[in-house]
Amino acid sequence: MAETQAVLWTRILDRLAGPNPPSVLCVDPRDTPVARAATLHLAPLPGTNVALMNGILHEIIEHGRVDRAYVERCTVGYDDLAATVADYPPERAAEICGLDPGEIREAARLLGSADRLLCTVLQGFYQSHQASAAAVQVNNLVLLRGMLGRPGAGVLQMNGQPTAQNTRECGADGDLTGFRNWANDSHVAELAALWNVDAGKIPHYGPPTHLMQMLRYAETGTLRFLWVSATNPAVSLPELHRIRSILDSSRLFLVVQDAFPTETAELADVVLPAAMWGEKTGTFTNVDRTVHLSEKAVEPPGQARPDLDVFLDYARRMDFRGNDGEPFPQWHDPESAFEAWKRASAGRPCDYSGLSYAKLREVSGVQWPCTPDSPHGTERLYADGKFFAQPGYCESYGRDLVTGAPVEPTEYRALNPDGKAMLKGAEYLPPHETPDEDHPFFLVNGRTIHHFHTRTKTGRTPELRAAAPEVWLEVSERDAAAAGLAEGDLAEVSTPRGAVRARVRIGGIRDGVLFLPFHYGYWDTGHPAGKDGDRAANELTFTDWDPVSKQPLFKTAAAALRRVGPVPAPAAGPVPATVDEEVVR
Ligand SMILES: Nc1nc2c(c(=O)[nH]1)N[C@H]1C(S)=C(S)[C@@H](COP(=O)(O)OP(=O)(O)OC[C@H]3O[C@@H](n4cnc5c(=O)[nH]c(N)nc54)[C@H](O)[C@@H]3O)O[C@H]1N2
Ligand SMILES: Nc1nc2c(c(=O)[nH]1)N[C@H]1C(S)=C(S)[C@@H](COP(=O)(O)OP(=O)(O)OC[C@H]3O[C@@H](n4cnc5c(=O)[nH]c(N)nc54)[C@H](O)[C@@H]3O)O[C@H]1N2
Ligand SMILES: [Mo]
Repeated sequence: MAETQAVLWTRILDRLAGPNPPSVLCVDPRDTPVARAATLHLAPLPGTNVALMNGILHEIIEHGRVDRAYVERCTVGYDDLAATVADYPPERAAEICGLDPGEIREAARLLGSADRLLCTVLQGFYQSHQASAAAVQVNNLVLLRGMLGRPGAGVLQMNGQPTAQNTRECGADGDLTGFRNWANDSHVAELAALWNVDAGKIPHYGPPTHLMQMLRYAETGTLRFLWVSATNPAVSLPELHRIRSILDSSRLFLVVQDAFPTETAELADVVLPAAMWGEKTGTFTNVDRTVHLSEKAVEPPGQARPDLDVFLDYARRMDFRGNDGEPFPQWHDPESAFEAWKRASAGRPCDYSGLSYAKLREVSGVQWPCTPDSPHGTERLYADGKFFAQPGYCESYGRDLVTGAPVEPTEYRALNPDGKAMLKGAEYLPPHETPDEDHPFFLVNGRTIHHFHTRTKTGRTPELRAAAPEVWLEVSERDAAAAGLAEGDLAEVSTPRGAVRARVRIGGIRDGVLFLPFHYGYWDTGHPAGKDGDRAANELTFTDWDPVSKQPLFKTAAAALRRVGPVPAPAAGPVPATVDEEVVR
């Protein structure tokens, strides 16, 4: 959080330095700034979060730390969960996680005795083979302790990006608009009426096709057209040599809509220059449901246009029409689109019907649901112990946490007729790739404070570029000594997919685990990817995903390590061209 949610972290530091500071428990194989500020830091082996959580839940139940009244009134599934975690005494969990049983007991004591408990999770949990299973155990912990809907208590299952919340709400990730349930025909009918199109035009014959599956279709040639907007998959998706070959294939017509000449744009058949946030108007919604209006500050340069304009222009040129022959969609600019969104969200959990651009100009920063009845928004959800889980209302009937198979509507109704919070247990499964003799390390990867993702912006900011000019590899003291590595040496880390060269930073990570930042692609190196000197972490990751969330498994791979030699100084990359020279438009 210190590197990735830095503003929030400053507020936590503030509390830690003030009177009556809270205790902090951090779970990360690395010795991060959060770990160093924590009351207790557990450094489990990568990919073992479910075992750890099951061990903690075992202790919470064993020591009578469950809020029985809350669990009885507000949840279903307790007996199944208790039966699952009964098999995870601290000794067994610790063995799987590479921890000491005492550490798990201590963590459970901390969590079980807190008067107020707030839990937050991000990619160390999600980008893993049991992403949803692990994240659900965190929800379970909060529910068992009755820690929802009151000040200082709750669960923040984080989103990474300022607009990640929006994409989930409006359905840009493949789900249906307004948290509607593709498996609920009346939800589909509502949308069809709202848009005045036939229900058959709204895909709902099965779960949404996720990106990793789309790429597989492109690979086999059944998907022939791909439009990529505001993402740079040629650096950010796993197993890059495969991704490059799919995107580069002559069978695939690739449109890339971006503000910069990215590695993905290099592979495109058509590039559409996009205006960026300061060059267009729209709303953002943060993970705590706060809606902001962001107004255009400057005109976009050259031919660049806002994404909304591009999509609307496309719809007009394709001559999309509703049932009465009217142009579809009906909206034509950000504000008319927002008005349509208000209607689409009305009555759903993310209800925006009480908001307007005029109101957001006065009080930007309103939390949904915001309705005519609650015109100032809603600070706290679930205060009444009620959830959005009624069978006729819920966003999804859920999935089996181990196989990912969708739960049938009848099954859901039987399990949860009254729409309570669902406690769902999950067995721990080992990661799909684990260290062996040839690849003795666990390789994880992630972020640094100085860069954002594929660095299209931060890599062009001189101060940030100077602060983190090149990729590096974190190695523990023990592992560095065994490999004959000194601080700053050039090392090669390899997996069956590829090899990356990086300078070594010693310390700050548990033995047996290596860490690479994933920000470094190729747009500013002057040489193509797929050669000696590769530096993108995703050269090393593999094609696989969590069966429930479909999140790719970025954080686990088995890797080998060897010293290449000392690095001759200076070793920074080529001096970047200025932004003006570089901008694609
Ligand atoms: N500066 C900066 N901030 C950002 C971003 C950025 O690129 N740069 N990106 C934004 C986005 S989109 C996102 S999603 C967030 C991501 O935010 P975070 O999730 O905080 O970032 P990561 O560095 O990907 O991963 C966090 C930690 O997970 C640990 N980890 C790896 N494997 C495991 C495991 O098996 N178990 C556990 N418990 N931990 C593990 C890693 O050691 C790492 O320290 O950051 C957002 N904020
Ligand atoms: N190995 C590894 N891989 C990872 C991760 C990891 O932890 N490890 N994390 C994953 C996660 S959580 C995330 S979120 C992804 C991020 O991966 P990406 O989304 O691929 O990364 P970004 O660099 O944020 O790409 C956003 C693109 O949008 C462009 N852009 C900016 N503003 C606009 C705009 O207004 N309109 C348009 N059309 N384009 C715009 C930027 O120039 C940039 O090229 O990476 C994932 N990949
Ligand atoms: Mo993210």
